[in-house]
This record gives sequence, C-alpha cells and structure tokens, in this order.
Amino acid sequence: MLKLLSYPPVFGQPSASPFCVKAMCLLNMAGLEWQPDFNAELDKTPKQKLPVLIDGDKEIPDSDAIRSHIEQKTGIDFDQGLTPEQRAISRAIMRMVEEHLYFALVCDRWLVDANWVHVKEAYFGEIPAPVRDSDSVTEEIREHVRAQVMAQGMARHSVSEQFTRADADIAAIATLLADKPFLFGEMPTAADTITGPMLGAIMSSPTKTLLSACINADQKLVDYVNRCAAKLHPTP
Ligand SMILES: N[C@@H](CCC(=O)N[C@@H](CS)C(=O)NCC(=O)O)C(=O)O
Repeated sequence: MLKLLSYPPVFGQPSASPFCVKAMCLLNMAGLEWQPDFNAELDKTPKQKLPVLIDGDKEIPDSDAIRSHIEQKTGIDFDQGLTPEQRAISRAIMRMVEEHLYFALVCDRWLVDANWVHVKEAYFGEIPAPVRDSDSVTEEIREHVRAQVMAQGMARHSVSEQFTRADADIAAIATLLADKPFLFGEMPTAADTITGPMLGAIMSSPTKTLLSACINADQKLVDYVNRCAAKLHPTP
C-alpha cells in the first residue's frame, strides 16, 4: 500500500502542512489506497521536507512530483475538462497559493506570539515540558522558521503589510470561485487540492488574526473550504 509521510493533524486539519493535505487530496481523487505515516525523520527525507510519497521502493518528495507520479501511475488528469486557458489559470493560482499565500500562513502561525503559544503546544506537546519550554529546542525551531520566511521575504513586511498582500490573493481566489462549488466548476480539480487546504489552514488559526478573520468573515469561502474537506480529504 502507498504510504504518505506527512506531519500529524493540528487545529482540526488532517495535517499541519497544507502540502501534505494536498497530497492526501490527490491520492483520494485518484481513488488510490494509502495510509499516512506521521513518524518520518525529516533529515532522512530526500529534500528535508514533507510530504513524501512511498510507492514500493520509490520515494517521491514534493506535492507537485507526487501529482505527476499519480498522473503517470493511474492515467488520471486532475484538470480533466479544463480548457488550455483554465489550465494556465490553475497553474498560476497554485503558484500564488503555494509560493506566496503559504508564507503569510507561516508568519501568522509561527511569528504571531499569541499563536506561537498554541503552535508550540500542538506541534511539540509530546516533548516533555522541561525540554519543550527550554529555548534550546522549540525556540531554535522557531528561529529556523523565522530565517526561512526572512529569506523568502514575507517576514520582512509588517503584520499589516503581510495581511494586505495575502488579502489580495484571497480576494483573487474569491473572485475566481464566484458562486461555483469549486474553482473551475462543479467538480474539484488540481487547484482545489491546495487552495481548499491552504485556506482551511489559515481559517483554523488557534487565535483570531487579521488573516484568519478575513476568511472566516466570508461565508462563501468558509463553505468552499468545508466543501473541499468533505469531498477531498479525511477529517482527522
Ligand atoms: N514544494 C513543497 C513544499 C513542502 C513544504 O514546504 N513542506 C514544509 C511543511 S509545510 C516542510 O516540510 N518544511 C520543513 C523545513 O523546511 O524544515 C511541496 O509542494 O511539497
């Protein structure tokens, strides 16, 4: 059986990582049998990131490569029925969500102090309290994440600037969605496998932030996230 190395569920989402949830959605859409493995050692994975799909003796890191692998393995076209123009828009949306909006989520989760308290408990709760509370473990991981979002650029903006940038992405998603059940119509396509989980991760912020509030205030987006969850991925 296929195995998906992923982060465990947090805050009501099936994984802490929207990319892992994307991979779960792709596997489900393709009707494949799979099981999650929440015990991966990141250092031993090919790119030191999750998700990684294990298919027999093959290790496939990265959700995009997992998508290609599933397409080759099963012949499924995750964008079936889309025109060439819609496929181009789908790619642009996925890039925006994965390479821009995602980093606003990371800043919101890890760098907002009120959220960090909950993130620390949810992600590292099983580490014994004296170790968890010492700067040398969880703060080091937080600093590693801060360095990543500084290098990427999002953390160089103030919280309100981050929000303005992310809000424009979310508005673009809402415009594309309009009154349709999924981004391109009645049925989910590849773009829904990351857009739903990314908005779901933002919405499920443990405290109310500018970013989570802007999705939670838009009932159409909340319904969309719940629709994607019901159709595409397991509830934890
Ligand atoms: N492009 C990758 C992104 C995966 C990714 O960024 N994974 C994060 C969690 S959301 C990770 O494992 N980070 C570990 C690290 O950077 O140390 C994909 O699509 O799978």
